[in-house]
Amino acid sequence: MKMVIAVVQDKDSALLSQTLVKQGFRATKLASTGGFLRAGNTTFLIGTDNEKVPDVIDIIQKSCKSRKQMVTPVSPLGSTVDSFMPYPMEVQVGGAAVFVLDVQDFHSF
Ligand code: 2BA
Repeated sequence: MKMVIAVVQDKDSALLSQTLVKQGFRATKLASTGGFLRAGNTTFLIGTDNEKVPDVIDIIQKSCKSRKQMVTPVSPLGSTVDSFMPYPMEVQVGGAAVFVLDVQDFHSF
């Protein structure tokens, strides 16, 4: 068994969870926050059989879009107004950051 962990943008989470359920996959959604943008995103935990992992990744890929976002970097700790000029910059976010982990045991009581 594998655990697929997918960090996706909030805008894509409804379509992704609907598609997963429709195709018979079980998933848990967690509200999360990106370390870089410090904006809300959604983390999916999807436990599934090894041979179904490619199907899950395909669903994630088709449900999650890549978007450009403008960010103004937060002042680093300890810097002064004189030494830090925050210029807005554009970053590409998503479609999704996906991790596939081995599951040693699974129990559902
Ligand atoms: P954030 O950490 O808020 O990152 C949002 C986007 O900002 C990233 O998109 C990337 O394009 C950019 N970015 C992140 N760190 C950067 C840096 N040090 N310098 C320049 N640009 C940077 P994605 O790569 O699509 O990531 C989207 C979200 O997925 C991330 O939100 C984070 O919550 C999660 N994520 C991505 N890679 C991860 C990893 N290796 N471990 C844990 N979470 C990860």
